[in-house]
Amino acid sequence: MSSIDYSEKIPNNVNLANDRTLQRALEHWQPRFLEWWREMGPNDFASVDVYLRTAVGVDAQGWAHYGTVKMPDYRWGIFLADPIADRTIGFGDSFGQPVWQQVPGEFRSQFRRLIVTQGDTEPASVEQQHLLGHTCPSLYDLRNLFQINVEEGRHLWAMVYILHAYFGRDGREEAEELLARHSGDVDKPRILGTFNEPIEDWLSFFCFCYFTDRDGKFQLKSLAESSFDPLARTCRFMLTEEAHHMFVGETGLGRIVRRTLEVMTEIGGDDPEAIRRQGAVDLPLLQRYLNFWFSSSLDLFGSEVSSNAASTFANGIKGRPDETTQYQDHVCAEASCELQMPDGRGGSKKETVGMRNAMNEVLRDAYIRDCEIGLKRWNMQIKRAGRGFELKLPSSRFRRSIGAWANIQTDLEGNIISREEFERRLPGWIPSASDKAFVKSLMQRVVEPGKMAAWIAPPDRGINNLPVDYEYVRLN
Ligand code: BYC
Repeated sequence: MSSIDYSEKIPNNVNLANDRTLQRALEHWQPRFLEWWREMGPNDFASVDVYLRTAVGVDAQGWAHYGTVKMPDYRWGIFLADPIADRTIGFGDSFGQPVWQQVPGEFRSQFRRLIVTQGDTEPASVEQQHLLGHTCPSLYDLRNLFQINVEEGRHLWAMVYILHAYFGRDGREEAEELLARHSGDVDKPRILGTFNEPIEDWLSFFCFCYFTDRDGKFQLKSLAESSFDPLARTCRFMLTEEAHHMFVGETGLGRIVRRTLEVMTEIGGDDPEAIRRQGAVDLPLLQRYLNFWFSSSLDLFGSEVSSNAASTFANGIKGRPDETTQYQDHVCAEASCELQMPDGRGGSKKETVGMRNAMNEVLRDAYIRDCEIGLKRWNMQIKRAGRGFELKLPSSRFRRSIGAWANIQTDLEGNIISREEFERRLPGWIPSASDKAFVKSLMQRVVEPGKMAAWIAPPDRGINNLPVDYEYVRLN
């Protein structure tokens, strides 16, 4: 295992000291990153001590280091998973050949586009969450938010390293642009839709971690299969950080369900208004938040039929998650699949599509199955409490803005309906203005160690075997 050198100005395990030009270029970008962090990150908390996890090595044990850090002093750096000896290309037209240590010239722009898109999401999420610290439901949650924020900053470093090290001047320019676009900015927004949606409350934050970070998992797993080995290695290490973000989403939503069920028992019923009067989140309200974030995150997989996806697969640029273990045919030159597509006359029809063109849909299907796992768990909690409510994922056709189903109005089950009916019923399907106002009213900060806001149950355990009432963030 390679360890990380923290004596360097930029901690790294890529021997940065041996490449003076690259080191200088990255040292030039570093103050810009810190300036962006100060302006767009959780900067109102710059002086507080946070109990954070920092990677000291790139294998599983490398995560053992926990300590109290002020966020601006967090050691962002460049960490690649160790190389796999004699690794060969796992999919596409060059299947079986040795992986590449440099970007082949003919694939440069395709690689750059994907790396920039990936890199763009990381600072975007920090920007989206920039003010959440002020309304934390507990110190435990506040610490998790900050852990996620610093790690998203680290993921930005991961992509910036690849851009600087392998894309020359273009790469350096793209790295600057990653700090110039901003979430929700009218003139220079972030590239992908979901990353321009505001996250102004913790219910949205937990939904984002559950649904949108899970897109991150699937996209990173696909890029971890890439024939361009440095990209594959950096994504492999990023995945170890990503797991915690999804954990925060899943347990956060699970704790909200638990608290709501407790309140239902206390009041002896499930009347949403009565639940809200107790300061908790009624389950239909939670369902509307799930509908919003799930449908938005589905768009992140791109179009059902995509020549971009076909070509990145054929060229060995972006594979499928767990390509080696999950699939038999790694070339997919002849394979096809059937997709249910809109027929342009208000109905849908089956279309046979070349498998390579359907890669976005293959990923989206696997993602949907993964999303179901948390819902099953929460529904089990609800059932055990003797309640009849069931949380559901809406159809993948619902409220889409990208792909074949974009701007086709459907209900939650995916039945095509008229625009008038859709507009009339939409406020009952996604959070309405009054839902948002109510959720906002719940967002009162709780910072006494061990105490939780009234709308969320405590976690089962604390961080790194510490008790839940540990002072994870020292605010003074
Ligand atoms: N919004 O052929 P198409 C994460 C664009 S999350 C706006 O349909 P393609 C994280 C697309 O860019 C993971 N635009 O799709 C999570 C293209 O534009 P250009 C992020 C969209 O190219 C939480 C055009 O539509 N990583 O890490 O096959 C916190 C036609 O594209 C959207 C990646 O996404 C959208 N939703 O696939 C922090 C991996 N969807 O280029 C971090 C890198 C599509 O023609 N990206 N478009 O101007 C990719 O693999 C692909 O670009 C996509 C799209 C899967 C996004």
